[in-house]
Amino acid sequence: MIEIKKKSVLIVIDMQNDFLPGGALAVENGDQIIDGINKIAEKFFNEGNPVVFTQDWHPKNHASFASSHEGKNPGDTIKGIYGIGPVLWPDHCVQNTSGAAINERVQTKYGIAIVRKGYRQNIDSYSAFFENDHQTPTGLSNFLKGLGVKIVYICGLALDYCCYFSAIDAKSEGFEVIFLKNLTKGIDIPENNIQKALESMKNAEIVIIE
Ligand code: VGL
Ligand code: ZN
Repeated sequence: MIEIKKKSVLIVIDMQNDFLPGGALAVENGDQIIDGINKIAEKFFNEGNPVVFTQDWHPKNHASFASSHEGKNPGDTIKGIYGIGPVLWPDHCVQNTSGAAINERVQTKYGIAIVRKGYRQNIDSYSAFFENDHQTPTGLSNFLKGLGVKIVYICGLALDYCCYFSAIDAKSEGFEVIFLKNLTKGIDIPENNIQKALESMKNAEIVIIE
């Protein structure tokens, strides 16, 4: 198990039923990271470092759903809608549904907070820090700064969407960022998206732990 420095937070991204096998937007092998996430969350907790969970939390007919756009299917792209896309998704993580629930095997008891995102009809939020207009804050950055956090560890789903954008935004907010690659799984749409995400993170001087 890795050493965890003081003033660190663990952010566990979107470990919800809809992103796990059998879910509406299932990430392949997403369930394989649950045990590892529980172990590291326990370690953070035991050492007095905070753990934060995020939850993708969309209203019905959210603008990120293909079903909200005539003639579009999940996986199709759409351009020119501010804060949406370019990829459109199947209906997923609809508020108060079982698909939106964090999987019961995931030990949220270690968490100090659950940050919800994507709850406004016409804008998506991949990042735990900013909505997809890249300027509306979720409040997480100042929350973490208020706790004295300097280092952000990222794990969860999906590597190339919510984990990636959260890592980039954490870095731009002045945190040191450590990306726990073995505790994430990716969607990889469009093709090679995972590889691209990993390269952009390296270029942004995010530490990727294998
Ligand atoms: C996510 C696509 C749509 C994620 C959320 O959690 O990575 N991806 N909504
Ligand atoms: Zn979503």
